[in-house]
Amino acid sequence: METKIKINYPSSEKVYLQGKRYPELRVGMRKVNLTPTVTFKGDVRHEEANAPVYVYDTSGPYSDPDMAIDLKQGLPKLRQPWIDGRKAGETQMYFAKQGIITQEMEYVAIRENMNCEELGITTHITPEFVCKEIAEGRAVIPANRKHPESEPMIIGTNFLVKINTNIGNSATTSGIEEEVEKAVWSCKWGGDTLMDLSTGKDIHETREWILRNCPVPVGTVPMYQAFEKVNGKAEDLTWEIFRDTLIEQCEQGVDYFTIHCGIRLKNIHLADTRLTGIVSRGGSIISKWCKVHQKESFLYEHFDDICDICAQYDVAISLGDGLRPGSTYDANDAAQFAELDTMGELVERAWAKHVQAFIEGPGHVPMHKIKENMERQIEKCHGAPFYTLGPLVTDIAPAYDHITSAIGASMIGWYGTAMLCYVTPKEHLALPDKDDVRTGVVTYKIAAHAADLAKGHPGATVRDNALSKARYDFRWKDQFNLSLDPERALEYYKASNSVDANYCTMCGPNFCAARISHSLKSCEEEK
Ligand code: IRN
Ligand code: FE2
Repeated sequence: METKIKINYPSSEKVYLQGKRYPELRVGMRKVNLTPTVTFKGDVRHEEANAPVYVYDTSGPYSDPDMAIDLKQGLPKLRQPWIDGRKAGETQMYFAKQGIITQEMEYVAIRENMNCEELGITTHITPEFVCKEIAEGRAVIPANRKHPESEPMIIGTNFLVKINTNIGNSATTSGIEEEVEKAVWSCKWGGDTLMDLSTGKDIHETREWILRNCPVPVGTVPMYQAFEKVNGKAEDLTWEIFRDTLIEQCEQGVDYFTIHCGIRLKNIHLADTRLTGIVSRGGSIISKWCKVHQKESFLYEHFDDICDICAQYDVAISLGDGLRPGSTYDANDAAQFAELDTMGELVERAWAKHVQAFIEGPGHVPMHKIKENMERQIEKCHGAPFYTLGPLVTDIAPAYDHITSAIGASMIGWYGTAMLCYVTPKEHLALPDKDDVRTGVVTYKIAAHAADLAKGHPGATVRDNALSKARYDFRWKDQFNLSLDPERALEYYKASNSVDANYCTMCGPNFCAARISHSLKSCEEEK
């Protein structure tokens, strides 16, 4: 395995902002340096500096030139000193309810604002606000005490919209090396959290490598490993096997678990009349168990025990949507909404034990039915963060489902969804490879950022405006360096242009509107 990995971004510096309450905090950010705007008055050249732009940085120590990361040793344990003083059961929510601001809370407040303060942009996001949002269940910082390598990150409707990347091997493809590489790759392109959905061999070892080398929170679906332990026979699952799997994964440092506790025996039949039945892996496994045994699921029955385990480590629960619609035809049906009602009941039980929780959502939903999803979720689940898979707004574009789903993701993000689970071009077709991960992450950064702009997140427009100015000034490199995928933008540009031209081959020199517009201005000035 290649043991040293570095992440580089063009014209960027890794900078750290310091904490005030906790001066030892160093919050990593990417500072994109820009070239000056050059204008001519006659033959006289004028240069006007362009301020650097700070961007949210998920790449962790990999982009710090002063740190050499050896995958065999893992990342530095950033949070260890903060965790050392805490006792089991003292979750972020436990502290928040008492008004205690933790290091993680100040960290995310600084991170969310980037350099707003320096720019004079007013912001509602203070450590106190973070604390209040967590106390009231509207936001979550997934941060297992056993994953000190991860940089704190917040999921909530009043914060930047986050995106999750799913990776992991299956029984037929991919190995550990490839999965670790994908994990770091996801962080490079902007993935805020990473779910290891491995179902193949070496599940435990793959996860260990990922966790020790991952600077963002890691989630799993523990049912997948439990299901492996019973050789894929759903009816052989037991609460004990599931519980042991949970503890095993808590000990390793998983930050949040997708658990499909919302499926009730009495509701499973609601999926019978669907066009596409149950499309959730976890949901179908537990439904099978319930049907075979004609019993309420052990996930539902033991929900309080699950919470007790999670509280010990501060693992967050992501209530899995086992009955999400798998086609636009099935969207917003009785099965989906019955599960949502159960989730609303469960999330309050989690909070009673100071366990941080959020709610998973669909799936496939046509545009006119998206709003109802968000409104109903807020109402039934008491403002807990919503985390959706897309949704895909049409079913007819396999190979383009990163796009069908990003349309729905942008909309639902704007309505208030806190985190978007990415979908790659390989959805419904195959296990995504590295290039699919990149396409999926960048596509979802677009959806998330579009929602941030629409919601008016403090400072969200800074990057757009800087990029647009660079575009209008023909500062090509600056334009690319500010973009979500500088490498691809440059590659496309270079393929048919000479660098530094003040037009591109899309319109040619005479039809470039920006060029003509510039000449209008100089006409004015000459008058
Ligand atoms: C997100 C929202 N709804 C579902 N998800 C993701 O789907 C979830 O976080 C996890 O990554 C995956 C679980 O899939 P199944 O087991 O529900 O198919
Ligand atoms: Fe689907």
